[in-house]
Amino acid sequence: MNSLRLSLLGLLAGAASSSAVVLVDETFADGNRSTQNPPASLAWYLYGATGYSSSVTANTWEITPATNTPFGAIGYFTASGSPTALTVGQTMTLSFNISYATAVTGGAGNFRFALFDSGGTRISSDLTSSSDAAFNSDRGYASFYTLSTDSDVTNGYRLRERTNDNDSLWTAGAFSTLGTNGDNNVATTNDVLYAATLTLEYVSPTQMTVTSNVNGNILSRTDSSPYTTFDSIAFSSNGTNGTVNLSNIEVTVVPEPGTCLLAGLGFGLLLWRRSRCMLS
Ligand SMILES: [Ca+2]
Ligand SMILES: [Ca+2]
Ligand SMILES: [Ca+2]
Repeated sequence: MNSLRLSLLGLLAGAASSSAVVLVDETFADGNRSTQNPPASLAWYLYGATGYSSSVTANTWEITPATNTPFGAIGYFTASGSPTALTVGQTMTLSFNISYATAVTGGAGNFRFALFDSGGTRISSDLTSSSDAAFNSDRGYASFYTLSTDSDVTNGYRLRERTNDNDSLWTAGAFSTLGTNGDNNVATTNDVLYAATLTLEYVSPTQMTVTSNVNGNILSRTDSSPYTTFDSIAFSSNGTNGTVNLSNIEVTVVPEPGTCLLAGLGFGLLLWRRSRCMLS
């Protein structure tokens, strides 16, 4: 085995072992939601009517809404105006754990999570309103899930894209539903910790496969006109869910930018070497 092949194998092995880039790895280990230092810590902002409260304890962000009043939460994981751009072949995944305090019935879409691009306009403090001009042109993908003791809530599970301008980040009018209009949710129980993911797989310039998974309950839809840039994680919960606990919030991209190029380079060199062998 010659040195060229050895170095090639080394390159490919290196590519395989570092194939994911971690944009967010928020465990709240520093005990706050205010330090902006991604990936380990994001500054998280709350918005909604007055009266919500929150605290960070035991590596968990606990948010208590005002009675029966929705709240939203958002964190930005890049510099403003510099979103992460996916290239074809890359997959971005948001994952987190959630539990909620109140066993609710019904309430279609009462818990939502999203990957958005803020478009360079951001909030920089907690708000006492659900609307702000900074939210107006945010774009991206969201899972509308239903935390409920009911298992057959109409439109209990939908994947949507934020296609329209609106100062209210989560208002229904800002969203279009991806594909058919929703599935049934699966019943959930209060005070149980659930794992959730939102996966954006950029298959081709005309195919973004969007998949939501809440505790193994999977919904997948395809967008033929993809959004490909993202810089923020957003959550929304109805007040009827009571206190919500969020933890282990991660965003990863695979393969990491540059890995495709490296793997492609390695493959090209192998082909070149093979053609040389065949000629000689
Ligand atoms: Ca922190
Ligand atoms: Ca914005
Ligand atoms: Ca679209």
